[in-house]
Amino acid sequence: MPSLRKMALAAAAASLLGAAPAQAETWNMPTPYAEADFHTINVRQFAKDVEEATKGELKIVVHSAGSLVKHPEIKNAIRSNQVPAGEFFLSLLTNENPVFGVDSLPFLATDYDQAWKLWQASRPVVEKLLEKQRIKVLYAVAWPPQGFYSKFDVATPGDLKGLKLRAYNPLQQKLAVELGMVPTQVEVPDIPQAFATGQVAAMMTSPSTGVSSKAWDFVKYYYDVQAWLPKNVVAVNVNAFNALPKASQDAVLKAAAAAEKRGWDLSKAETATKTKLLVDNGMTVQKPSAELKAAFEAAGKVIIADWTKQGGADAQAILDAYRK
Ligand code: PCA
Repeated sequence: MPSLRKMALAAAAASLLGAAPAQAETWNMPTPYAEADFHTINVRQFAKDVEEATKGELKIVVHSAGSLVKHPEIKNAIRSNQVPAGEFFLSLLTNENPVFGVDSLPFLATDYDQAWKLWQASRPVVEKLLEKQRIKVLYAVAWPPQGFYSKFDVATPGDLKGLKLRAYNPLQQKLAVELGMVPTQVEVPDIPQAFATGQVAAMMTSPSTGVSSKAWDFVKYYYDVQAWLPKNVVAVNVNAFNALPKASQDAVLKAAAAAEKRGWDLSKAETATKTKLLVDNGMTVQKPSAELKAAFEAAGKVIIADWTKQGGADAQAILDAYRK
């Protein structure tokens, strides 16, 4: 008898006896941001936790900085099960459904406690909508509060007029227009190039992304506006998840809960350290003038009113749950 056949028979016999070793699984996981970014560090720890808890039966291979799938395609790649898991910026999906943009509404939730409360209020709706696309949310982590970076000193709302703003989601584009700026959608890896070529002269993002893109190379001013705390979501394809043995599913869920907590802690901790790095690298870091802040807030009110109208019952339910 050929030995291969013998082995196959032995494996079949073992499996009949229930002694077959479970099939080890490898998941490729695309993420949008750079290796040194705290979200990526957190995802890598999540992958490691899963591998350890499943004793190598589920191995998650993280591909950062859009290297496997470009950021705008990550959600659909999970949906089609082209990749079983991935990370993406939730509010990138605002045009699909306004609800996905709730964390990017200006001055609705401006600190970690409020952002967490908003996530609790919105999570059931976000999960329901993504579930329809066969996507299961594992966890979400907030970025530090968003501030305003500019090549030029912006003392008054008038200084914003005509400024070219790098934007990262549709709500930010609207806010820009409301304030008289000109928005262009640019992904994080392309930020330095967009500034270098004069495509943009300002951006609204976290101290984290300011530091990771070395903002001091192309802008001088940072205004600590604390406008909102948008989130990244880590998600899996429902079929891929359901195909895992129960023990692996449990390990994924447990590691995800730990990653969510760790991610929020990391985020909170680095708000101050990354803001200080902006100062250390020679940027002028300041609070926005009262006049500037008032203009941002007034524009924010317009955006929220618009969003509430477009988001319908789901949007209203989130706001009600959040304000309760
Ligand atoms: N950094 C990401 C999303 C929010 C943030 O702070 C970006 O700028 O695209």
